[in-house]
Amino acid sequence: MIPTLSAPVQWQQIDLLSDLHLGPDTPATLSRLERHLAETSAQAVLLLGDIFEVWVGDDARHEPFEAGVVRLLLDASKRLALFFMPGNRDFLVGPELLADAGMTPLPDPTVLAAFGQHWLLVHGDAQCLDDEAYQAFRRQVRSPAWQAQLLTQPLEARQMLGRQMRAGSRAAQAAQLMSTDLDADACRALLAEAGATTMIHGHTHRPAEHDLGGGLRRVVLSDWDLGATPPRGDVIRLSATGLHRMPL
Ligand SMILES: [Mn+2]
Repeated sequence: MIPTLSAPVQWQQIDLLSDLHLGPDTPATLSRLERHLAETSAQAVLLLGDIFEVWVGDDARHEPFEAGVVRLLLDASKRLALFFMPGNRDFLVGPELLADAGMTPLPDPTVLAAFGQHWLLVHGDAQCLDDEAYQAFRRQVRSPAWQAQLLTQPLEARQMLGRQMRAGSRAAQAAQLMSTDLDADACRALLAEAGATTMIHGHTHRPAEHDLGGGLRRVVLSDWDLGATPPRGDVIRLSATGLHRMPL
């Protein structure tokens, strides 16, 4: 049974975004998020994973960079309904960060019931079935026992692990992402289970709309990098008029 988020009637516009990969070295992306949250006409913003480049545990939320992001999100949460789905970089986000930042957890997958239809929301990594090594890694790191064990390590040790992850060049990480994609059969099965015709996800950093046949479609969000040339990023807005992709 896929959890359902039923949009209250006062939500006339819902923003979906993902893969901001926020970190101290991408201040332009953080500024753009702050501006979007301040200026959006939506009543709800759903963050679909990899909002942080890396999250090493909620005890990191008091570190200078992380605390700045928390303040920004908490401020936005006073005007907006903010929801957070974990990605493969920030799966360690826990209840303390969510509470401090005014965010409501969003399970992966979630069915969003809004504007008279069902929308299937996922981060996207769980459907990349051709990458067997990654799926084995994912099963490991998503297990509560593995996470509890990791969190017994001192924050400094986990931060070092995070820096090692970041040290892999962006080009190498992009190449790794390019080599995989969501499995079409898995997407169709999940859509059937959700009673939805449209799924929306991030993770692959390849914004597109894919026809899955039988009236089904898969809509992919862009990642954000406002410091890149040209800058990247988008928001998908849902409303009574349907799905609209808005470049930043
Ligand atoms: Mn991802």
